[in-house]
Amino acid sequence: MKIDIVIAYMQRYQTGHEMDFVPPITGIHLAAITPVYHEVRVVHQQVEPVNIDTDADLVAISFFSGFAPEAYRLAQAYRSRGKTVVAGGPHVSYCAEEALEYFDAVVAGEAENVWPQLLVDAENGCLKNIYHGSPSDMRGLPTPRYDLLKSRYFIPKVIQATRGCPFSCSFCSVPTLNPGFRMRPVEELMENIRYDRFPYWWQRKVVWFWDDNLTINRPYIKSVLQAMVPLKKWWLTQASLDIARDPELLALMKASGCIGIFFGIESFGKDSLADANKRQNKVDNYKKAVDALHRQGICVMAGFIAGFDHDTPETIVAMADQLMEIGVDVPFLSILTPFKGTPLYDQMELDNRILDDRGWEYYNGYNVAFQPATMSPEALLQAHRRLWGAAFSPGRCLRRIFRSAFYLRPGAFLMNACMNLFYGFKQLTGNFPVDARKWAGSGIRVRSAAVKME
Ligand code: B12
Ligand code: SF4
Repeated sequence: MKIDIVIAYMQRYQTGHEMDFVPPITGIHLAAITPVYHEVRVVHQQVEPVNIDTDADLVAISFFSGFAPEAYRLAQAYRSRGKTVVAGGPHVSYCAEEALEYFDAVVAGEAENVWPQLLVDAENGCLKNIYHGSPSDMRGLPTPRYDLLKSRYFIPKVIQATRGCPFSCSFCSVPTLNPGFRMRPVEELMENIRYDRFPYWWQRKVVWFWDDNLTINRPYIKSVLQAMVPLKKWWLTQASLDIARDPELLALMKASGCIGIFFGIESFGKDSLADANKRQNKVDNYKKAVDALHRQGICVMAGFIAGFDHDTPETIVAMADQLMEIGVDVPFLSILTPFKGTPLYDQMELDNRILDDRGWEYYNGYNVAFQPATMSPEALLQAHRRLWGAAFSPGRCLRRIFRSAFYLRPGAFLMNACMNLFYGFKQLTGNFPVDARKWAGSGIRVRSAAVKME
């Protein structure tokens, strides 16, 4: 069969997302686990147009909740052209019944153990509605199909070493989406890390781990990093703040070429951290942890969330200064979102706080889909935009670049400069996160009707 794998996307910035540095791994991984006698294409809607008039026999669409309206629109368009259309991913895993209104079949959960059977059934014209994927043991996974990526990605080598996370933050679906903590055999992983068929040196040099929480199992991560030392790569991932208290791990991270770590710091409010069940984060230790990474020359990227029950507009905007004070190099600023499959969703549903006149486009991380505790939804949206404006003001972006020249290693500095310039430029040109209300008739590329919650 000819198969198109489409990673659906809806614009998250007012004038678009001009480029993307790093591709998702989902599409090229699905392509790699597809039996070789099929012909596969991978299309990333974030950076390229989707061809509805494709000659594919089967279209497989992956999407996050925030992009569901566009995925459903695409599915309808493909089906009206007689295509068989299937879906999977974090949204579908929790909303299979809803998705089946638009798709011929869906995979709920991980695909490794059911995707080959789905393809056989599709060929034989006997697709089931729902394929329940069990957690993969992550053994024998192939190298992602980097060869199918379009050349516009700056850092194409995305890798996954582990799945799962032992923590249980209220807003996160990882514990139910990828239960347990599973690791790929080190030698199989190293084969991917050594893959070097890219045209530019930086593409061969940088490895980006798209893991949930890579450093959880210390013996495992240490053996991976030992094996990476001779390869002289630059690498990045996300991890928990506790790594800052492990000097042996930090030294090994430096020796193996770590240039950046993303921490989910989320909040400076102790009560907000308790709301988030983020028991592993201690506000008093933030600066110490960031400093420990800086001493190894590693760039600290950090996520912050606006909208916990103990947040106020003032505490949200204050994060712009606080994150500077603790030394964060690149901030990522989101609005709390009650995704299905999370304790947060269950609690909000129970308390009747989900705004059910707001469609899935409000679930893109930059909009408000619930009734906040201490303010109106509009006040939360505006507080987030003020935080955004302050944190990415040209002055703060330049300060984060200049000060990091004193402590970041060259690769880390380069990346920090690129990311701050990227966000600073967006801010300077007024390219703020899009307000989901503006989709209707605004002239923005993607338009969609709100799809109501089940
Ligand atoms: C890496 C990652 C990112 C990366 C890359 C994003 C990307 N587009 O891939 C970055 C950092 C950019 C990112 C950003 C965001 N992310 Co993110 N991210 C992840 C993370 C940690 C891993 C995803 C991954 O690559 N896994 C590895 C691949 C191989 O597995 P997979 O995608 O799950 O696919 C498997 C199955 O789902 C299935 N499958 C998936 N699609 C399909 C399609 C078909 C047809 C089939 C058959 C099967 C199938 O098969 C695959 C193999 O088993 C997940 C957590 C998680 N465990 O899922 C969060 C997660 C996906 N992210 C999430 C969110 C909310 C976001 C943001 C909106 C956050 C924000 N506030 O800005 C942004 C959106 C950015 C964007 N432009 O897309 C949520 C999504 C929740 C939801 N219900 O939609 C998750 C689940 C984390 C959470 N908070 O719960 N993210
Ligand atoms: S937010 Fe991070 S630490 Fe918390 S459960 Fe999700 S992956 Fe784990």
